[in-house]
Formats: sequence, C-alpha cells, structure tokens
Amino acid sequence: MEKSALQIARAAYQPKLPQALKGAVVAKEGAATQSVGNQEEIKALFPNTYGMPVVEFVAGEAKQTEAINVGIILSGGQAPGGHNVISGLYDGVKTLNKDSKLYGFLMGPGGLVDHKYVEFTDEFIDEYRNTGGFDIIGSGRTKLEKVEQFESGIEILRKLGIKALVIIGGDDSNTNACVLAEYYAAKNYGVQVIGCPKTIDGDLKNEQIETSFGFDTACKTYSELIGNIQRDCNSARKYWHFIKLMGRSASHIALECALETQPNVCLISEEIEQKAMSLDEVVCYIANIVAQRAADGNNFGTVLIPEGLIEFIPAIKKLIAELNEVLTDPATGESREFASAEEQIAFVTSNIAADNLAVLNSLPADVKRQLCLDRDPHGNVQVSLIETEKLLSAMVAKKLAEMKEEGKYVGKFSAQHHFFGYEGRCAAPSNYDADYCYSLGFNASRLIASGKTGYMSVIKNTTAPAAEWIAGGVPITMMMNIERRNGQNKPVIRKALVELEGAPFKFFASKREEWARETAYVYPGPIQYFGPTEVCDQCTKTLALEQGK
Ligand code: FBP
Repeated sequence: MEKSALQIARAAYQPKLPQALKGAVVAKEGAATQSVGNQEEIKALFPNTYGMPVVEFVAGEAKQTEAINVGIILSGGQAPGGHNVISGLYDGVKTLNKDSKLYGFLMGPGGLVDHKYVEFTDEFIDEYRNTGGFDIIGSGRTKLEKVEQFESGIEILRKLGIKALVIIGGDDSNTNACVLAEYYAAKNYGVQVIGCPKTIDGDLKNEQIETSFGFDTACKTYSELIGNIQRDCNSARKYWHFIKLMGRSASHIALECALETQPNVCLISEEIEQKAMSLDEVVCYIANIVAQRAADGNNFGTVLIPEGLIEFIPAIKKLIAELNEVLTDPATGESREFASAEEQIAFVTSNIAADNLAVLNSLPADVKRQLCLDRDPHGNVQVSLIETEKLLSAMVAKKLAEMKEEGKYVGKFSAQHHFFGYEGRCAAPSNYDADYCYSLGFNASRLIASGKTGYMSVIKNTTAPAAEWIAGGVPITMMMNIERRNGQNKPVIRKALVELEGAPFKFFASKREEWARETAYVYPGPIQYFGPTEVCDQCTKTLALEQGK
C-alpha cells in the first residue's frame, strides 16, 4: 500500500497507555452492581452475568500467563480508532504470552456466523496502526441475537481454539455482546465475551463510560469543515448554510460542533422534544434569527441540524412509534415483508391511527416515503436518508416570504446544503482517539486474562494526561433497561441523549443568542497530530465541560 508522508510518520506514533496497564495488573473488584432500570427483569434474563462488580486494574505481581486465542469483531458504523483497538488488543495478548493469537472476523458479526476470518500477524497489524477506517477486517450490521447464530459461532470459535471474543460496537452491538456472553456462560462453553464502546454518535456513555471512541475525531473533522464553511460564508456574505450532522438519534455531535464553531443556529433535538415543539415552531425559530440578522444587514449564516431531529418532534415521534409497531409482525418479532414499496405504504396508511395519518400526510412526499419504508437491521428508522437540511431550508424560505408580505422581514435568503457524516467516520484518529482506543484494546486483553465475561472495556479519567487514566471493566448488564424496540419489549443498553441539565448544553444555551445575532464564528482548523499538547491532545469540549474542566 503506498503511503503519504503523514501516514508514514503516523504509523510510527506509539499510543499512550495508562500507567496501570504498563506492568502486571490485578483486578480490584467493587461492590455488586444493579442495572440502570427494570432490575428484576434484567436479572431474570441474565442470571449468569447480572450483578457482577465494576473492576479496576491496579499494579499486581507478574506471573506466567498461558497463550490464549482471541477473536475480534467490528460491528456497525465506522468510527476513528477501531484499528487501534485491534492493535492494542494484539499487543495486549502478545505481552501476556507471545504465542497468543488474535483472529479477526470479517465484515462484522456475520463473519463469526459464516466462519470468515483472518489471523493477525505483526506485519498485518503494523500496516494499520493509528489509521482511520475499519477496512482491516471490515464491519457489518448483522444482528447477533439468535441461538442458531450463537451456535454457529461456537463451532468456529472451538475450531480456532478461541477462548474470548471482543465485540467493538455501539449500544445495540454491545447489548448483543451481553446476550452472547450470557448464552455462552449459561451453556458453559468456556468462551468469554468483552464489549468495547464505539460510535461517533457519542450516545454510548454513562457514569462508567466517559465517551464512545470516534466521537472526538469525527466531531473535530466536522468542526474543521464547518469552520471552513463559516469562513467562506463570512467572506461571500450571501448564503445561509444548512448543515446536517450525523448522530442518528442523539444531538451530541451537533452540540459538540456548535461548541467548537459557534454557529448562528444549532438545533438540539432533545430540547425540541422537551419543549414539545412542532415542525412549524422549529421553522419559525430559524426564520426569526434569519430576519434579525437581515435587519443588521447580515444575509448569511450557519444552521447546524442533528440527524435525528425529525424523530424528536413529538408528533412525528408518536407517528414513528406506531410505524415501528405496525411494520413488525407480532408473531415473529421480525419486520413484515411486502411485495413492493407501494404495498408497504398502502399497508401503513390503512393501519395507523387517524391523527398519525394526518401527521404523515402533512409531510413532503419524499419524507413520507422514507418514514414508511426504510429501517436498519435493528428496526431503527434510517434518519440519515431524510434530507432534513433541505426540508427545513425550504420551509424557512416559505416562512420568510410570508414574513416579507407582513413587513416583518427585509432581506435576501439563499441557502446551501451539506450533510456531514461519512466525511468523519474514517478520519485518521486524533491523538485522543488513538491513545484511548489503543488503551481500550490493550485493557480488553487484561479483562480476558482476569477471566471476565459480559464486561465492557472502560478507560476513565481521560481529561487527565494518559498516564493517569484509569483502566478497568464494567458489567454490561449494569447499563441495561427494558425498552420498546421494533414492536417488542427488549433488554437494551440505555442510550445517552443530550442532558438538558448537563454542563455542555447549559453552556451552549447561555451563548446561543449572542452567537445567533453576532458573527462569532470560530474556525478550528484541521486535527493536528504533531505539535504542542494544547494543539494536539485536547479532548472534546463536551467531555471537558462534563468534567468541569
Ligand atoms: P453506529 O452507532 O453503529 O456506530 O453508527 C452510527 C452512524 O454513523 C450514525 O451516525 C448514522 O445514522 C449511521 O451510522 C449510518 O450508518 P449506515 O451508513 O450504515 O446507514
């Protein structure tokens, strides 16, 4: 593979590890844990993996460890740093015993089920250290949740002598990792399952997990692009840029990018839901800011829109909930099959309540179609396909035309549209993500060596220098509750949405009026890998504010 000068320099970067992982470790165990909700139900569903303690690794006595074979899977959307989790795990198992082996299952959980794998070697791993992407083994969204899949998995695990499987994924994939851990424990199959918190969306976090990996790099990449657009916007002074940002449901990415770039408008879905705003109210909010800026002679600006916005508008949320119900076959719990899209739309429109149908019919035809048709394998509406940035700008233009007639707006409105998502998912990991991911992977090897299963690898205190980071594990059941998914009650990891009482949102809310009226743009520039620590090693503003830094 031909490499750029930066890639060559980056390949030589040695990610930092917490001090605690630099030598032999012992697992310090805390008290028994409870799930965050529905304790009795979760306990009954996970009798072998419920209630285990949180563990922290502290310095221990060096002892001879037997060689161990480990498997790894990349699951779901790409996130910067995945290759470093793998290289960290590889180095971790090799330091336990140089004869240990690491296998990668290809193209996501499907590789385990279909017995498609590779064995990692030094040369292979070295090609991918500190690089973005998941191309080392590929990723996929196959749901690992059926007994046949678990049984097919154990065949190949036994064949390769694999004693532990590491699943790198978001909330859904880690939920499935926990189900698999429980199944193998119940069957006494002797295979441990460890999860690793990944997703650019930033919604897999809680008291134990400070952030999901990839969020840092993805947000910095989008913020660079937004900053560039803002500089262009402030140079030409003739466009309003409507910028949609990935993040499926939660608005963490939009909020972080707003904190980094200080746009004129940033919508936060969780706030819109809390205030029970209608689509029209959201449009009025933006149109009023456009009008205020026009009154100051500024016919330009930026609007950040979280990908999941549409789902959080209460009337549309209610509609989506019913769509999920009617599109699920109650007998199988699977999505209903239809001969054609038209048949599916006809089925939906004749089976939902009148108020929901009215909301559905009030939406533009393409949005209506999208809502009725597309689901991902976890039953989620594929919000990334809905062009909210265009929907909103068209509605704002219409509103401004009405305001003009009423004499409430004088100005010119011309819009440009952007959607940033894929641009950031495979970016070369920032130093934060490179170090964090390497530590997560290395740490997973220590969880395996300690005999843990049903645990998530966690690294804490990450706003401090890496040497002071705390390494350990958290039982996945601790993060679970029961939620309605795809028309059924299911045990799932609770998704972390933007907290309206949290420091990041409060800081944003205290500044947004000023940012709306003034042109207070910040241009963060590209991620820097080499240079002063205040330029290269900063965590996200979200994490810094959450930790009072
Ligand atoms: P994960 O939660 O699996 O990490 O994926 C996150 C994400 O990047 C979302 O932000 C986005 O909605 C989705 O993946 C898009 O994925 P796909 O391209 O597979 O539709």
